[in-house]
This record gives sequence, structure tokens and C-alpha cells, in this order.
Amino acid sequence: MSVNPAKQTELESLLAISSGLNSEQGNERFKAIMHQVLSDLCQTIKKFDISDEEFWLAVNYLNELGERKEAALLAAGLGLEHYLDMRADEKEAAAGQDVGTPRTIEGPLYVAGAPLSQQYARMDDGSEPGEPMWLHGQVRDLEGNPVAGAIVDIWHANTLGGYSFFDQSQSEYHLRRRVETGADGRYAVRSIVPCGYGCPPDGPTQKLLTQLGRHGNRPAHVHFFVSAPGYKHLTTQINLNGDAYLWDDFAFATREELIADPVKITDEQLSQARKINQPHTEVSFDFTLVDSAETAEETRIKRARVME
Ligand code: MBD
Ligand code: FE
Repeated sequence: MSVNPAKQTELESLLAISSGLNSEQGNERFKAIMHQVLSDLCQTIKKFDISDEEFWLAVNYLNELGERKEAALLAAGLGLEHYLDMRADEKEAAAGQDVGTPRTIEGPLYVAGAPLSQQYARMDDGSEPGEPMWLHGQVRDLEGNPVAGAIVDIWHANTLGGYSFFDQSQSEYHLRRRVETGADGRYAVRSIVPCGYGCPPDGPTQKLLTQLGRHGNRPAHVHFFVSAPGYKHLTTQINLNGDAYLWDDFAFATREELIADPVKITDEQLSQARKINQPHTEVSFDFTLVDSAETAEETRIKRARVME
């Protein structure tokens, strides 16, 4: 791209050169995006008459964010990850495509490679005295037929809102399992009822949210990747009804169709059949997958993930 310096202000010339517009090398799309971002930033600096002190505070904040590995957490908290979902929903609606179970954000706490088993798994290691949870359901297609061989990849927090791997006090892959559905499309796991998540109170994400007058809490929830050959990959979560943060999620992931009602089970025979042998909480959730002829749609989007 060529730049005519005669027709530009000093700022325009600076931004054109700093984003490589006068270079033959580099990536054109990236240059155009950087040029927009830098222009917007300079406009903001001017509009708010940002002081040097404020500017360097912001630069140092980025370093803190990186040091604490919280950039993806902040992206969720600022609603940007949810905005990606809004755009994906919009595109599907505009194309008149079928939708099954709605998507919602993955969040920053997935770990790939959880143990895989058939139809059933126990997710907790028995080390916590939490309320036992029987979480189960069926994976179906748009016609309501069971989807066999679907992989239901499940992860959730413990009773303190912590996720294994990120919370080093938990055992490896604690509360993380993959279950493959059988001919009936069903999955079932025994686990413990999760508690809601809160951002690290001493971290940069919470620091920013506090400046916005916001909290950094999420309602109790369970994450899912659901995938099967011939179907569009689904990234979603369920939120447990009754949580105070159900409609006040700092990450904007709650959707009407994704709320699950926890049911208290006191029936002894049922508890024994599930080998829980005590009163527990049942959570039922079925998934509807949309068929796809494009194999690229069968897999989750590419993003940096632990163990992947
Ligand atoms: C979580 O558990 C989560 O799901 C998201 C989106 C952000 C922070 C913690
Ligand atoms: Fe989560």
C-alpha cells in the first residue's frame, strides 16, 4: 500500500507508517486491523486527554494481565467472548440455519485430554464432602433421534469455585471427564454440585472490574463440549437454577434455554441404583446437535488451550 505524505496530517502519517501500510511485507489484513485499532486508541487518548501517567498505568496493566495469565479471563468479563457468540448466532439466523441447543462461551478454564469412558464416569475423586450430583441426559439430532458415539466433554468447578489444573490443590483432571454416548445417545456422570466462580480477588481482572463498579462472579455452572461425526460442534454450559448470580453473570454466559433445575433425590432405591447410596442432587440436561456436511464444523474453534 502506498502512502501520499502530502495529503496526510502528522498523526495520519505516523499511524500509516507504524502499522506498516507503506511496507510491501507483512500481512495486509493484520495491517488494516492494526491501523484501525491504533487510530481508535489515539482518538481515545485525545478525547479523554489521557495523561502520561494514565497511559503507562495501562501499559503496565497489560504486563500484569500477561504475568497472571488473565487475558482470556478479562475477555470473558468484558463481554467480548459473549459478543463472539452473538455474532455466530446472528450469522446462523441470517443464513436461516437450524439451531439446536444454544451455544455459550467456553471460558478460559478448559483442559484438554480428560479421561474418556463409555456412557458413564465418576468425575470427583471423593476428596471433598460436597453434595453428590447425578448429571445426565441425552444427545439427540434435530428430529429427536439419539446420537450414538457423541463425545460429551464436561468440566466444572469444585465446592470452592476452583477448577483443577488452575487450582493446584485438586487432583489431575478432577471434575473433568469425557463420556461417549451409547446407542441410546445417553450420558451420565456422578460428581459433586459445583459452586459459582469468582475472579481471583488480587488479580488484574478483578482490579479492572472494581474500577467499573462490577463484581467478578459467575453462577454455579457446568461446561460442555458436545461433538459427533456429522454434526456441528457445540460449546455450551448449563447454569444451575436458584443461584443468586444466575442473571448476574460477570461473563454473560447465561441463556434461558441453558438453565437446569437441580432436583433433590431422596429415593433410596434410586440412590442405590446410581451407587451414590445417599440423598443427592439430580441435574438433567439434553442436547440437540445440528447436522453438518462440513467436517470443519465438527471440531471446536482453534484457540490456545491447556494440554492441546
Ligand atoms: C469460569 O469458570 C468461566 O466459566 C468463565 C467463562 C470465566 C471465568 C471462570
Ligand atoms: Fe466455568
